[in-house]
Amino acid sequence: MGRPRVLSGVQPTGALHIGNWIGAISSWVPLQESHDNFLCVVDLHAITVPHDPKQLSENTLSTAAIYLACGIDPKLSSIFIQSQIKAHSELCWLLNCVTPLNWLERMIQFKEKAVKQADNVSVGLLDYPVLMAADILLYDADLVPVGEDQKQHLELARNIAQQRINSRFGKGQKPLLKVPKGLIRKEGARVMSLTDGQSKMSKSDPNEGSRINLLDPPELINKKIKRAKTDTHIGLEFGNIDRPEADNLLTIYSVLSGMGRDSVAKECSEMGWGTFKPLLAEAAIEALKPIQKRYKDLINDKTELSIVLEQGRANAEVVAEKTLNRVRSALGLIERN
Ligand code: AQP
Repeated sequence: MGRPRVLSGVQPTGALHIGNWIGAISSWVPLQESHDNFLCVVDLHAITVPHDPKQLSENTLSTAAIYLACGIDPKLSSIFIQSQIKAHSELCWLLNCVTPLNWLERMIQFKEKAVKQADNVSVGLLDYPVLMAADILLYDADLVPVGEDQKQHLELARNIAQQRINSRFGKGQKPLLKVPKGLIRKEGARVMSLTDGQSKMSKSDPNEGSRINLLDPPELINKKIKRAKTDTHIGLEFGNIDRPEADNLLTIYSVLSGMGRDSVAKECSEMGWGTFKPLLAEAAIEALKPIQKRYKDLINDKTELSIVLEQGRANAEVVAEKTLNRVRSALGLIERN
């Protein structure tokens, strides 16, 4: 038996922020020691909302470089571009045909994003979670590390595998598709916006000041944190629902400084915002420094990146094709000679 598998990804919809890193990418790194990691840049997801083609290509390579810069080791993990493996689209179609429409219509992310696009909502946006199910199920993933916002999509993937494929088309002891488990970290699973402690930090938020991007230079980090929304209380605390900004900024500080909640709660219990903000800025700048340095090298000369992506594609394709053929055959589709 091989090692258990991990599947995860980020959509190249813009500059990656500390929410993407804390909520997802940072969990991938320790899993490399014990699991086979399949980490994709999910570019087919990125085109479910209006996009600029040139920007998409740049973001796709930049996202892959960020995986490496954050500590993903291509000897231990396969990094690849989703659209380069056709099995993702084909399995998505097969799963589409067994997924009830009303399962998709109740997805929170669809409802939130659809509102923003008024009468320009694509079928792709509605279908996003089925494509995500295909991404996960193709690799027989045991674990899917994601941020809190993807929990509902993950549950959908589990239901499609279990209720719509395995129970209808599976025969014998071994399930046709592996039903994956989510891995959602306890702290930092939902990093909130710097300008509104009640909204998720997001790449697509039109307000640049709402997030700290992984590639932001120190002076910009300082500026964004200086302008971050606060409240009028002295003494900072976790977990007060009337103080979402305090909870969010302390959580970010606790994770980025590596100090943990208890020490941070103690250190900041009598602190004012004027003292806290420079500490937070310093912690963010220090945490991002090594990532930014490694990223610069990878993006200035893309030779290493191309080799990693080609190797990752080759590894992933073998696994994906095997699963796809298993499902095709169970559904009664005739193989080519
Ligand atoms: N604010 C967040 N806090 C913790 N985790 C987060 N993730 C996203 N935002 C936060 C996690 O990052 C991974 C990649 O996310 P994605 O790019 O696939 O899509 P998303 O969840 O829709 O992220 P964004 O940044 O909000 O992108 P846009 O604005 O394009 O929709 C996922 O594991 C996600 O949970």
